[in-house]
Amino acid sequence: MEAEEHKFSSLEEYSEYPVREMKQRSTSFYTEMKRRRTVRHFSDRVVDRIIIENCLRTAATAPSGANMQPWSFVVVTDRDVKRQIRESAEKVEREFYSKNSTRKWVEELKPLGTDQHKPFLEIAPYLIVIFAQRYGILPDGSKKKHYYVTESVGIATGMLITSVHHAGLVSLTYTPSEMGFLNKILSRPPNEKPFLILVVGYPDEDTVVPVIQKKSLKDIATFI
Ligand code: IYR
Repeated sequence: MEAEEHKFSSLEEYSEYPVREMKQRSTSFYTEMKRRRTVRHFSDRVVDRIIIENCLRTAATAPSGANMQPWSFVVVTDRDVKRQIRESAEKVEREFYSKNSTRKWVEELKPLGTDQHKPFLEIAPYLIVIFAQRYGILPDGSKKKHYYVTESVGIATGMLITSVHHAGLVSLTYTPSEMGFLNKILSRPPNEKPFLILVVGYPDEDTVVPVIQKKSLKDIATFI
């Protein structure tokens, strides 16, 4: 068998900084990121689509298993589609908040102040519905294996959340416990599994957020 040619280039885009500058950059990025809060009350103010496009471009730079990039982003602004998503999500949530099997879970959510009502699904200007491609589809219709799908889509989602914050908008990672309705409403194929809905926009003027604590470095990291 003849050896296939695989191309490599030099790492042209990498730039090294002096250590002092790295310390400064890492500190200021931390300062920037720790201001991020998940918001549940959105304004209906319009957001220029180019900002969302740029954030999605950033998300798409994420590393992924075998570079399969196993994600699809469906950006919803259409009023009627948003209404359908809200209706289906609230149906799932009514069940979630009332059934016995999730009683303990619901109890643990009390500090966040959530309930079965999801008005933000109609109010926020953008719902970015993120799908994980469990496998790919080749031009001949056959299946292509995807690797580390959840990890890859999780990383891309983290980068999307980071870029939305960096742009000056807020987001909510929203996951109704059953999301199959999103395939139907958004006409997505069966190889795509809904991952989460990222609600994006400006915060409502009188938004409140729960007072929470993030774990400290010593509680999350071990240096050996
Ligand atoms: N999907 C529900 C419940 C919920 C679950 C988790 I985990 C949260 O961090 C927050 C909420 C809801 O959105 O109300």
